[in-house]
Amino acid sequence: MNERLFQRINKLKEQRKAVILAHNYQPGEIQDLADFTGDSLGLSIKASQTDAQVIVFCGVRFMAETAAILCPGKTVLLPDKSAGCPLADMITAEQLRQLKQKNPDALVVCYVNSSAEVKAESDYCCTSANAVELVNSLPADRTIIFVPDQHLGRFVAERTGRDLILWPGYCPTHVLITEDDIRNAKGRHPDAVVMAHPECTEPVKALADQLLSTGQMLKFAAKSAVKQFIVATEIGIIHTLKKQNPQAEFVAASDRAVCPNMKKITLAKIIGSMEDMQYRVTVSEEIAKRAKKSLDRMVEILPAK
Ligand code: CIZ
Repeated sequence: MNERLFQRINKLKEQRKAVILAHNYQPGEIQDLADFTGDSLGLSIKASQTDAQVIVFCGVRFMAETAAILCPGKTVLLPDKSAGCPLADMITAEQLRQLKQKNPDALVVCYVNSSAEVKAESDYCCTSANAVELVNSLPADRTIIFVPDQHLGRFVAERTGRDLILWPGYCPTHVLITEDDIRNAKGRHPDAVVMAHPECTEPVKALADQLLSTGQMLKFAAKSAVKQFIVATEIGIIHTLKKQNPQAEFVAASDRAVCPNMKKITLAKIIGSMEDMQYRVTVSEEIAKRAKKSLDRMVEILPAK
């Protein structure tokens, strides 16, 4: 069954001169068929470098918007138009403007999980992989507003020693992972290394051995001699962790850590998307121009190895 769908996808890719990008949180079969998988930073770089005319973005809306901003001449398709990001929706451009008015001298750093309008209001964009480096590169005497994820923000504040003005946003999927989940998983796998995403809550992060973005988890697992890992992030990453490290065992900290939006993308929707050339994600020229400045700075700052 899937074989037929894969063949159809390959044919459409050729016809449309399309490339398929899949985020690390996508369902396993979609990561397997994608031309590139990765985190927002890696996929943004791929999107900006590809010769393809069409980018099929298997992820959520803000990621497709990012691709549209970085590749103005290309068509960017999101196979399910309702695949959004509740964290990104937790701050609007108007709310950010009000926060800036209250702190007129502050620099604004926005997490990539934000709308194009919020990126346009920001000075810098970052991912979980390069947020620490980015904040470290900012002048020590400047106040910094960090939006919208409070948990990533606290992690950055701790690692950089900077006092950040935080927005109270959070990822509804990452906050489902509890301290008890980590303790129980550790009880069952006492020798395992706990890798947690910085979007997790502070008590969960306090129990982790490593705080890593998804891209960093993949790199860490690949070079580690450890044989068991407890993974505290969206469970989609476990597919690729297992595939790249067949000798090691990867256990989800919580089976509840499933992003319903990431899982909206299916093989059938990818086919429909290329057949009907929908759903096109576009960003107005004015917003794109301003958002691109903050995104260009993100792409320039690579995460520490
Ligand atoms: O930056 C990304 O792609 C996200 C949302 C998470 C991660 O750590 O890769």
